[in-house]
Amino acid sequence: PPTTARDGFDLISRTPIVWDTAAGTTFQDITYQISSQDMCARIAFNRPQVLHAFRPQTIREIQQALEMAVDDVAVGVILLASNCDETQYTPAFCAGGDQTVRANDGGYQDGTEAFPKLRVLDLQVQMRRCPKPIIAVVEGYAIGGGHILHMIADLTLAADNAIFGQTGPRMGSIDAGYGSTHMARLVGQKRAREIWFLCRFYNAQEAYEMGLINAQYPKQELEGRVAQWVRRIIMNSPTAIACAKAALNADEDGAAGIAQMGGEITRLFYMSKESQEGRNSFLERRAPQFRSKL
Ligand code: S0N
Repeated sequence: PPTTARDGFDLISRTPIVWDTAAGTTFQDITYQISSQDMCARIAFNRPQVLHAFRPQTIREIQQALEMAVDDVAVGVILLASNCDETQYTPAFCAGGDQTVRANDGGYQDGTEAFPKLRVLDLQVQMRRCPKPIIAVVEGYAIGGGHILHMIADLTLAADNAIFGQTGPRMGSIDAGYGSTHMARLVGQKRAREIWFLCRFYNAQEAYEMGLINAQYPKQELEGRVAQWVRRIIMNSPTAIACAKAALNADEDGAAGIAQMGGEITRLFYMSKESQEGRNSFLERRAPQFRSKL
């Protein structure tokens, strides 16, 4: 991370983010918080008894919360985190798909789906298309589908107790999408094959060294460090960040990635006098005078 005084990063306050007290939408498997002061939303797994393993309902709730955060103009950065109470439970970010609701007929089914699905794949795409930066905040285990969600997040900040890994080949499963291709882009082909073939677990330092995460901090420092990263991002241009994210995703996401970046261009073009002349001339039933608006 940038740490020199020259870029001002060290001068940014590490006071923990203060979350608004106003009651938000109630969810069962997650919590959703907003900080008006720091223009930040926090979506947190809230199933500590199963190390935050996700069932379809969990994913659906994250999808709803993510949509709320994207639609909220007062939100500039989104945290994907977990509620950890170490006095009661093993710390975890997310232990992947909840194996107790893994069905025999092609996905996960907890009684809330019309048929078994791999809904988490839709969430991955939604995270990629989200124009706001998503930071995964990892304490403890980030395993299986949980490990993939942190990789899909734009940035990952981890506590020094974090443990990363895939278990698919041990559990009879595989994420043949981003979980494989994006991992290889992050850590390289050899390392990605090692992670999938061996199913070993890696500590925070190892994850940092192989490019899986952006930074690791002592657990007690993590909250303040996350606040520091959020505050630095919020100082920067949201449109530039949205365009940078779309550009960084574009080649890996193929036509969908180009469409996302193209959407940003169209959105900006709509703000120009030239573009508005097209709409105005139609509404005023006259020929457009584009060149007079350049
Ligand atoms: C993380 C591990 C190593 C921690 O071990 P530890 O500290 O010994 O704790 P445990 O006692 O094992 O766990 C505490 C309680 O939590 C329950 N639990 C943990 N993980 C899960 C889980 N994934 N599902 C359900 N329950 C879980 C434990 O059972 C225990 O409960 P109690 O106290 O009642 O016994 C260790 O827990 C571990 O190895 N966990 C399993 C990790 C794992 O393999 N995750 C699933 C991997 N697969 C996916 O994530 C697939 C994701 C997916 O949806 C997908 C996406 C795209 C394409 C394909 C798929 C696909 O379906 O494969």
